[in-house]
Amino acid sequence: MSTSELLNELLKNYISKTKVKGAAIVDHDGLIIASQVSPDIDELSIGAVTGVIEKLYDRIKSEFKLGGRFGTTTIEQEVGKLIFVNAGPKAILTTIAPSTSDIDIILPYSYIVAEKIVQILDKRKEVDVSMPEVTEEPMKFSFKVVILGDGGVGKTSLLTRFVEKTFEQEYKSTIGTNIMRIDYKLMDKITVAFSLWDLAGQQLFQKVRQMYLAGCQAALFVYDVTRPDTLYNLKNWQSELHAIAGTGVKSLMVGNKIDLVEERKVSYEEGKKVADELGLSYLETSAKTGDNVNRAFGSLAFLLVKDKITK
Ligand SMILES: Nc1nc2c(ncn2[C@@H]2O[C@H](COP(=O)(O)OP(=O)(O)OP(=O)(O)O)[C@@H](O)[C@H]2O)c(=O)[nH]1
Ligand SMILES: [Mg+2]
Repeated sequence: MSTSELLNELLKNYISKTKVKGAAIVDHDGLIIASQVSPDIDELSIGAVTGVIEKLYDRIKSEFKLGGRFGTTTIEQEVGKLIFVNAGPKAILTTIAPSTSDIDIILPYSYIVAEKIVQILDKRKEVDVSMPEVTEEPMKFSFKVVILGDGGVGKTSLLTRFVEKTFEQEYKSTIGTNIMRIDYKLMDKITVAFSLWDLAGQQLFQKVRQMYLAGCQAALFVYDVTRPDTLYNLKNWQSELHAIAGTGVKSLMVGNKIDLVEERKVSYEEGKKVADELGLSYLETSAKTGDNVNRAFGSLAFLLVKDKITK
């Protein structure tokens, strides 16, 4: 099959698996390399997909100029929810999902497709364009995850929001180690059992902390968007993690407290730049409103099981 046939076949499989309306692969000039629409949805034509993407040309181009990393972005539009996922240096995967759909269920598949797009465009041999079958037997994985970042950035608050769905305004600094467990459902039948280790951010507890970093499979790096020093300190947190747990730990970086719009001192671009330097994916959250909190842990879950469910 030619590159274009492979890409179109991949999109068809993606659409039928996720029941989205349509999907397109766009290059850095905003040009469509491949696009497909769901045969079940007659309101959407390839022309309409092109129209939607044309409106976003400028944005796509400027994102590529910023280093070719679109990251993951979602936009609500009349046609539905648009999901953009970066697919390597050459392409962006655009998905048009029904307005009612749950993006967190679609995203893991989008990441699988994005990875396959990179492989196809790189002309690597024998790329399998089918979607992984994960529905046949339930799978359960368990992982130790550590939450790292300076004191007061919102580590405990993010965990409490994710696990207990609550938020507390009053600051009670974590003194020792707080461990929370939760079973998180990823895609249809995958359960990720998280054991989340919330460690004290204060320097005072450094010795204790080191003991707990050993043996973790993933890390969530958190900083506070109202305090730039907490962003620049993440480098030290990463070095500490690498020294104790090795460099193979799957990691994600989070800028927290985005609800504090007035007090905000670190822009999205600045946060993203540091994340790029540290080689981490980047998301912004609010433990207070719950914005992106599930998505952050969902992305981490996906990073952890990706190798096990994709070929
Ligand atoms: N407005 C706002 N406040 C937040 C948010 N997340 C946390 N906070 C507040 O920030 C303070 C610190 O939050 P914690 O979750 O205790 O911070 P921590 O990182 O666990 O701090 P240590 O345990 O000392 O390392 C608390 O007063 C929280 O209510 C957020 O997203 N928005
Ligand atoms: Mg805490």
